[in-house]
Parts: sequence; C-alpha cells; structure tokens
Amino acid sequence: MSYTDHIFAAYRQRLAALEQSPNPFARGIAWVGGDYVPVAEAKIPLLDQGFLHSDLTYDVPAIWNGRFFRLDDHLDRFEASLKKLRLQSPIPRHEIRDRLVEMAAKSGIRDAYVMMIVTRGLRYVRQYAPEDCQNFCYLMVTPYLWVMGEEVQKTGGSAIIARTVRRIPPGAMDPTVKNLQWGDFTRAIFEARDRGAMYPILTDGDANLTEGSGFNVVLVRDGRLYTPRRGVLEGVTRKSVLEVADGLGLPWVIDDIPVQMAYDADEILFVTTAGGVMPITTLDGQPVGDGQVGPISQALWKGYWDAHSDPDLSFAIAYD
Ligand code: PDG
Repeated sequence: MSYTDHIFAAYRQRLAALEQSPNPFARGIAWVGGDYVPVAEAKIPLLDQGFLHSDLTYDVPAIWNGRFFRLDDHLDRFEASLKKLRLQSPIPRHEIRDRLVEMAAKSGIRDAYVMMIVTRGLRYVRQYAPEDCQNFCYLMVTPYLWVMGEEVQKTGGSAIIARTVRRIPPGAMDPTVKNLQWGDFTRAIFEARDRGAMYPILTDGDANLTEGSGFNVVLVRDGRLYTPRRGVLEGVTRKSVLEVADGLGLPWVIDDIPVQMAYDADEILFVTTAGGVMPITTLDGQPVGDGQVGPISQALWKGYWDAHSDPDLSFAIAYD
C-alpha cells in the first residue's frame, strides 16, 4: 500500500459521485454581480481593472471531505492583502464566509478549490483613479485541483531551479499579497518544460530560493526543515506542515535559504492548498537524496491530510 492510499481511495469515490451529480452547480458555482451561476458561465466585465491592470488580490482555501479547512486563516490573509492594496470588499468578511459555505452546500462539492477575489472594479479603460473605483468581489467554489496529480505524488515530481528568470522582487510586487501577476512564473514554467521538468523554483536573483509557480518550497536536511523567509507568499499549507513537523518533533527554520541547499537536500517538498504536500524527487535532472519519496515527506504528507479532520482546523458543511 502506498503512503497516499488512505486519502486518495476515498477521494476518488467522492469524485465519482460528484461526476454523476445532476446538480447544475456540481462542476463549480460562482457568485458574480449578486447572482449564483455555474462556473463555466461566469463572466467578468471587460472594464474591470482586475482584468485590465491585474489590480486585485485573491485567496484560495480548500474544502476536503465536506469540511472547510482553515477558512479563517485564509480570510485573515485576504483581509491583510486587501488593506495593503487599499482595496475594500463590497461585502464584509462574514458575508464572504457565509456565502462560500452556502455555495459549497448548494453545489454538493465535497472536495473543493475555493476562490475569493476582490478587484479594483470598473471605471474606464485607462486613466482611472484607483481611489474612485467601486471595488468588486467574485467568489467561486469548484472541484478540488491538484497542482500535482495522484500518480506523481506517489513517486515524486521533477523540478528545476530557473536560470532564465528570477522571482519579482518584493520591492516591485509584494509577494505576501496573494496576486495574479504570473509573468515570472509563466516564464519559469516554460523553462521547466524546455528542460524536461514539471515545476520551477525561482530564486531572488541573489542566490537564495524563493518559491515556485503557486507553491512554497520546503527542504529537508539532516532531519530539519528549511523554508525561505523573504520574497514568498506566507503560505497556509506551509504553516500547516510546520505544525505537523512540531507534532513529529522535527525542528524547522524560516530564513534566507541559499540555492545550494536545494542541491544538498535529503528531501524536497512543494506545498500549496491546491495539492497539499508534493514531493520532489528530481532536481535539475539529478535525484534528490536517494531519488525516492523520503520518510519525512511521507510523514508530513500523512499528518497534513489527517489535519483536515481536526475540529480545531476545519468545520463540517451542512449540505443541501
Ligand atoms: N506561493 C504562491 C505564489 C501561491 O500562489 C501559492 C498558492 C502558495 C505559495 C501556497 O499558499 P497556500 O499554502 O496558502 O495555498 N497558490 C495556489 C495554486 C496556484 C496555481 O494556479 O497553481 C492558488 O492560488 O490556487
């Protein structure tokens, strides 16, 4: 039995049931302009500055096995991001929370990728004054997304350290504000493809690691976890993984992490809400450690998914 089996077998059954569902929202539900619509029919107005200038922030919590996971942590980060960008949601935090729960219940989706977005909103094509815009809020609940699929999670994925592009510096775009400026990530993803790998890790341009295209990076070396301090989103999954590490008695460090440490690591993990704990077993074409998913990765993987049923971290949704 693979270390992932206790989670994936039950998930696949729930997914099969969802795929049979006649509910029009079973493939995703969105809240746009005050209406609920199937996500495939949801539209944004062309003049929204969220689209025209990427002037927005967003956040992504997940629902797992019918339970919302760490929703309040995501709402806390979302509120902090809004404040930093001088955005104000047109609906208050408690309404975002209630609507997301209602949408999950309406859709019947038990394992969900959930997104809340606040954009600057709509004024003119250009020459808009950001302070004059009426900010917009968009919400959606869609079936869970895997940045790394089941098969790859079992054996580990491949990554590169990007050399043709660096992570945008914090002085240009604050990475602690969850944002959809993906220019650097997209270039790095193409570099990974060109070099025969699945995922990129970006540096800060000064030979330190930052993060990858939608995930934080955690290195394991001599039983200790290392994860970059600066130039990264302060990930909720990373927080969960470090809490699991505490429970296992594994020490960890958040600091500047030189690129060389990745080559010297025993194990490497990528962590995100959209996929959880994702083991990386090949870096720049070479095996990480012995090239197998390591024992610490497996223990953190299990602890992370088990945490989803912890009533201190999640609550059950009352489905319709
Ligand atoms: N760093 C970046 C740049 C991210 O976009 C994400 C999550 C993380 C770290 C991890 O944060 P957390 O553990 O709080 O989820 N991004 C996911 C995946 C993006 C994608 O499209 O691949 C998201 O925004 O959905």
